[in-house]
Amino acid sequence: MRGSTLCERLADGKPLFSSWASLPGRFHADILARGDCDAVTIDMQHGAIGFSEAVTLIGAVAQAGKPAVARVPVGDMGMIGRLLDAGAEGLIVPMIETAAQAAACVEQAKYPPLGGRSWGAYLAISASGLSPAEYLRQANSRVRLFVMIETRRGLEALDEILAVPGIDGIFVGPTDLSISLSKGASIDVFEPEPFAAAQHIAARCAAAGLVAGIYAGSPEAARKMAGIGYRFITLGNDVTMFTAGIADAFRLARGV
Ligand code: 3PY
Ligand code: MG
Repeated sequence: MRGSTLCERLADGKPLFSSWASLPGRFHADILARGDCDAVTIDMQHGAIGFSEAVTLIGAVAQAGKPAVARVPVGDMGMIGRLLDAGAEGLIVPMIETAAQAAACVEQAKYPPLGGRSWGAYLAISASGLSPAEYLRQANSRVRLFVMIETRRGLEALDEILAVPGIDGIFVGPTDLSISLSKGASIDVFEPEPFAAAQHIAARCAAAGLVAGIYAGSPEAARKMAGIGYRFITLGNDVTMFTAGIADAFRLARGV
């Protein structure tokens, strides 16, 4: 089943809410994708998902008619093209702090003239239903590349990063950003300094015509982030959702 692409969903203007997979398994990905989400983000930076598992998850998500977005491990630039080749429609690159690092991401994610992506998108081509030539023509506009701002250094370079051709959006890592801004004292993005930074990033993305994305740790945080202009928002991850669901179930059963 082929649903709307990530680009089509983003063009709609409404905030997209994404599930977040930290755990491997086709069955698991199918459950996430068939929930009421707009996309499923597959996390290879943290959690337990390796490359061949990510390929399985991307296939399961696509089969359920949802776009798959993938986050690569820190510094693993070769993984960007491999995940796009496997059919990820969005790519998130963590811990970006300079325009040069952002340009290096574009080099891997976009075909010329924007970058130097290498050819081999066999799974992505068959999933798209396009001919190889047509896939090449459309690929740069079908793939959304987000770089993560999650340090003070990255925040200071925000405008230069936004100006790199081929970057489609910023994805905020609120926990790492809070840790960086507080010099290791806090993981709370709703403290005044990190929250002001999150507002600033959303406003600068809007001014640049790019998408502001963020990992929100809860449905309540997701609503707040939508309220300050975020348009690609992941809810808490699968592990935290399972944990909360299990805790609630047993608490209710025991009447405590
Ligand atoms: C962060 O909050 O730092 C993230 O990277 C979310 O996974
Ligand atoms: Mg982070």
